[in-house]
Amino acid sequence: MLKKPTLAGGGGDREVELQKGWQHHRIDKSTLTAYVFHFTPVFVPLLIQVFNNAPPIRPSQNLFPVFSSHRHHCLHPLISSVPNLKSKSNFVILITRKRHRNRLIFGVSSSAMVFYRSVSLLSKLRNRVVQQPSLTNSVRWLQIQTSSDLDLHAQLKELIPEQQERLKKIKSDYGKVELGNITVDMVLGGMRGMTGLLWETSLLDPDEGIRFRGLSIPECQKVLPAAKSGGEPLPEGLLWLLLTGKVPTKEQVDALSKELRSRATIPDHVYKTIDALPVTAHPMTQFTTGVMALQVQSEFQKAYEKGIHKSKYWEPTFEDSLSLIAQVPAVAAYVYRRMYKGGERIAVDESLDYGANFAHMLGFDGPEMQELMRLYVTIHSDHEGGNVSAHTGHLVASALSDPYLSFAAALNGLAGPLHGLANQEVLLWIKSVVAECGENITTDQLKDYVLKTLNSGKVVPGFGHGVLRKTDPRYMCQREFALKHLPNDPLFQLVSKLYDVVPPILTELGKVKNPWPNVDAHSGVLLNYYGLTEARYFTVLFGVSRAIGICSQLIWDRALGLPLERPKSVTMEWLEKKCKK
Ligand code: NMX
Ligand code: MLT
Repeated sequence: MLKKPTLAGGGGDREVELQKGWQHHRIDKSTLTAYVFHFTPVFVPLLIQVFNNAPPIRPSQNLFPVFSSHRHHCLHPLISSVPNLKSKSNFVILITRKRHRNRLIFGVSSSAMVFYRSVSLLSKLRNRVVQQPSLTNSVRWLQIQTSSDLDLHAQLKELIPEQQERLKKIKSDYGKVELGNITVDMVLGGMRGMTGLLWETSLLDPDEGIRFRGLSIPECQKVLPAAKSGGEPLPEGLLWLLLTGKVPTKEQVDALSKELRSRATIPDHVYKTIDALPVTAHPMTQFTTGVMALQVQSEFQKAYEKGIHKSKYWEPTFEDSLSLIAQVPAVAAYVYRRMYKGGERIAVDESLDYGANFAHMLGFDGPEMQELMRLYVTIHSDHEGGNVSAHTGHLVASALSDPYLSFAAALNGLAGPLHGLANQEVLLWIKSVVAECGENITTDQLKDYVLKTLNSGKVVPGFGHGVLRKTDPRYMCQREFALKHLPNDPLFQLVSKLYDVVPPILTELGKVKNPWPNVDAHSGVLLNYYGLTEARYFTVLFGVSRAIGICSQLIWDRALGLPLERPKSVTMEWLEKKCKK
């Protein structure tokens, strides 16, 4: 029988909770973080040096030594779960971390001595090891599959110092390396082809399309956890991937789902703020207004007013970002219910994941619509940093505006017809084709309609792209979804026909750099098929998804201490003078 560990500095509920966990000799997988190091004696002097130089724990840091006695007993269940650990290691240190009512409780123990130090030591330790390659082979960093793996915040906290070092090294080693010339065409042409932003979460290849942390969409569909075997990826999994660069386990995704549900409640004033707008206001206006109303809860703003140190900016940014991601589906769903379903709200269902819950709150509970929403939210989330919405969010955030302010700004860019509003335009345009020519439109009739659109000085919505030079893989995966679930839908068949008809016409114009369909060419007909027929609403769905990408990068902007964005502008006169020289 293990003896209860006593909790120094704690008491009341906290003590009961901790003791309960240990009494049953269980590691509470949802809350406990455990790190085990084991290493050879060569590493010991360095370790002692690091710990000796560490600042002592101050009560204000909310750090409490957890094990004041019987620590070997406490260690036992963890140590024994690591194969061969005892036999291989000469020295073991265990650091536990417990989240309790948003306070972090740390305990540090070892088989030889007890250290009560903050978790920042871990980062220090890792950095020292990274800097001294001769030692890396003598240290094995192990993360036991307990709650450390389930706690996204803890994972980020571990990753950040390495990435900060990496950025520092890039700056010092390559700071003066040229990445290309800036031409007058680039300055006048919307900065096309000009590399000017750091964006860690995704990278767009003109031919292959988007890669989220290196993974293409088909790869994400394969490796990210799904709600059911072979199903579409869960957006929470993508969020985890974007933030950490690691493919999460199903357990991690479930923990994040739960975390997001726990943050999903919308303050009442948000509904009232939206209600102040005419119900006929564009859904994007209502949605952005709702996001602005959420801003009053910003932890970043509060922390900044209290004088938070810049090294800690990422923490309240993380809090805001997670809350924002958790809450935008309910805000968006309210806009939909208010505009089209008489205003009756549907509450979060505690048994559902993020995508399915969003569909549910909109009023759609069919399993195929749930799958569509999971896919939709996953693929629209991020498209590297230069697109209008992501770039706007990043720019505004660079002024240290909080995630709500930054994301609301991003949404205003998304609401433009050349960007996110194109999904609305596509379905309206398709419906206008059907209204004029019927569903069984011939190829010639369709060609005429496309030419009529172009001749009236409009773009063909859903085709073309600022970076892509091939068919958007987001279009392709939606097409595959349609082939699987709605192959006979007349509007899907019309979309397929457009794939044959539009690119040659756009190519013929001689100026369109990419005649192929983009993500927006397909999404509307899928939603329409499942009963979400209100095209004006579609960009709101895009916006919900994009919160995941923009906020993920924003956390990294803060963690990496990226600076205020402020490029140089020039006048035509300046250009003329410069170029004549
Ligand atoms: N229909 C007609 N003309 C087009 C199209 C199109 N789909 N795409 C490009 N062009 C024209 C473009 O307007 C420009 O004409 P002009 O020189 O007379 O101003 C010319 O072709 C060259 O444009 P590009 O360099 O090929 O494209 P750019 O990078 O400037 O713009 C888009 C990219 C996406 C804004 C453009 O292709 C477009 O307007 N597409 C239709 C709207 C759309 O689907 N937007 C959604 C994009 C994806 N998203 O979600 O954001
Ligand atoms: C996006 O998803 O943001 C669009 O495809 C536009 C872009 O990448 O420029």
